[in-house]
Parts: sequence; structure tokens; C-alpha cells
Amino acid sequence: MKLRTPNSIRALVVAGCVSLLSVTGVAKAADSTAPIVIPIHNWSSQVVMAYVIGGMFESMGSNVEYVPADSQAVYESIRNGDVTISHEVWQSTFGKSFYNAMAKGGVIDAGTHSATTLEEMGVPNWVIEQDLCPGLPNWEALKDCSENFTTADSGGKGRWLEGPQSWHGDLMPERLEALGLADKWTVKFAGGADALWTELASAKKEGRGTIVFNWTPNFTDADGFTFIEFPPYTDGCRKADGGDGKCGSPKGWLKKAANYKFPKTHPAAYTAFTKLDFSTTQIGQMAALVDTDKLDHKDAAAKWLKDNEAVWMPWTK
Ligand code: TMO
Repeated sequence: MKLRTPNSIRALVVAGCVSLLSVTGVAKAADSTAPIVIPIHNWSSQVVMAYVIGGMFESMGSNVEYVPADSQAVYESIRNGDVTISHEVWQSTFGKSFYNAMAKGGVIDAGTHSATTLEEMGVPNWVIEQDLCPGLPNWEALKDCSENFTTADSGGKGRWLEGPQSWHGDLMPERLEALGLADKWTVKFAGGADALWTELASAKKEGRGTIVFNWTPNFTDADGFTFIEFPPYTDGCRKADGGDGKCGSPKGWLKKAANYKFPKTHPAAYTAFTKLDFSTTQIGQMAALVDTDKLDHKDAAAKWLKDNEAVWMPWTK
């Protein structure tokens, strides 16, 4: 290589600056070293995706911090800046908390995943194959099969095993009332997502009927699970939103949220976060790495990042 004189180096530096300025006007702002705070909730895809996104940010030189957070209260935490992002804003369970916080000022909509969602009561396919509730998945079948779904704790009624109450609040008890099913069915809340998967396994082993809360995208997409078809959702149909409550859950969106300062403090990370977009298959895979393959969440994320560089690396460029 040819040695350069100090003068020619200076000329090169000056030329470089001039050409950069002439293209961009100003140099790019560097991202802050303050940590990007990512919430951890209580279902598998969300936790794996938290570490996937954190890993992506770290690959760009950002600092990241993970905090356990309530999945409703998190939107207020994003609004006031204690948490930076939410990467799985599910319409049915969290749409209201998300928009309530946005209306107060400080939360931005950072885009929508390709995956569409459903968060609904349903049955494993073998319940239908064994004809334990003839007429399913139409909800009206529930008027006539509750005796096949009683449990020790259900007081003679059929049991709906809902997820933790922090997800859907009183939606399901209110829906049973509204649809005239409350004298035949009762809602029990699971302590956590794992209790739903345990119930699916034990009901299958015991050959008894079971109705559980579930969602898609999830690892059960690959397993054979049928969601019950309730009267269609329309905005405002729920009791909590002033409606008569006679509706199922929306075929919904899955959004990303951020604190309003994030684009300013971490422009590169924010840009990548807005480009980031997961499909039904990808989110189902993230859940399956934990719930089917039994990896821990961090190992699942590390594997996902390694196997999918062609998916996420372009978002960082
Ligand atoms: C929020 N969830 C996906 C568990 O319904």
C-alpha cells in the first residue's frame, strides 16, 4: 500500500465529510447508550420474541434491559417511559389498554405484524372427532352438551378454562351471561398458560371433554385445535365497551407499541423495530421452541436468531 502524506490524509477526510454532508445534510445521530427496556409477560411467544428483539438490538450496539410486566399496565409504563416497547399488542386482550394509554399521550403505534390473531375459547380437535359436543364449532352447540365438560370444581356445570384473568378480565363470564349460557357453563381462570397445556394433555389422557382459552399464532396451530365460532365481533359489542356482549373475539391485529421518545433517543433501533414483522408461522415457531421442544426462553431466542439471520438482519440495515 502506498504511504500517504499528512496533507493527503487531511484532503481525504475533508472530501469524505463534504460528500457525506452533500448527501445527508447532517451526519446520522448515534443511538443513546441508555438501555432499551423490553417487557416480559406470561405467554411463550412473547417472552421468546422479547429476547429475539433484544438480541437484534444488541447486534446493532444497543444496550437492552428486560423487566417482568403486567400485560395491561405495561401500556401506562410505556407511556411514562419506564418501558420502551411492546412487541405483541394483541387486539382482543390489550387493544383497549393500548389505546387508553395512547389517548393520554406518550404511546406510539410502531406498526402491525403480518400475523393476524384470534384469542378465543376452543377445543382440541379430538373433542370434535369424538362428538362430545355435536354441532361445534358453532357456539349454539354449547346449549346442549355441558354435561360432557363438568369437572370437580365446576358445580355441575360445564367448565370453560379461561387464561389468567389479567388477559381478558371478565369478558368470558359476561359473554356466558349475554348468550344465555350461564346456567349451563361456568368460567374458571387458569393460574398461567402452562395450566392450559396441562389441561389439554390430561383431558386427552382421561378421554374427557375440555374447553379452554387459546390463541393463534401459537404452538397449537400445528397440533389441531378448533376455535368456537361465536356471533361476530364488532367494535363496541362487548359489555365493557357498552355493548350487549353477544359476540366472540375479533379476528384481530397484532401491533407494536413504543414510547414516543424512542425514535429520537434510538433512531437506528427504532427504525429496525418498525421494520420488524413476524408471520403466523414465525410466532408459532417461537412458542413451539418452548412449549413443544422444551427449550428455555433465552435458548429458544438464541436458536431462532441463529436459524433466521436472513429474516431479521435486513431490518437492522
Ligand atoms: C395475550 N394472549 C396471546 C395470551 O392471548
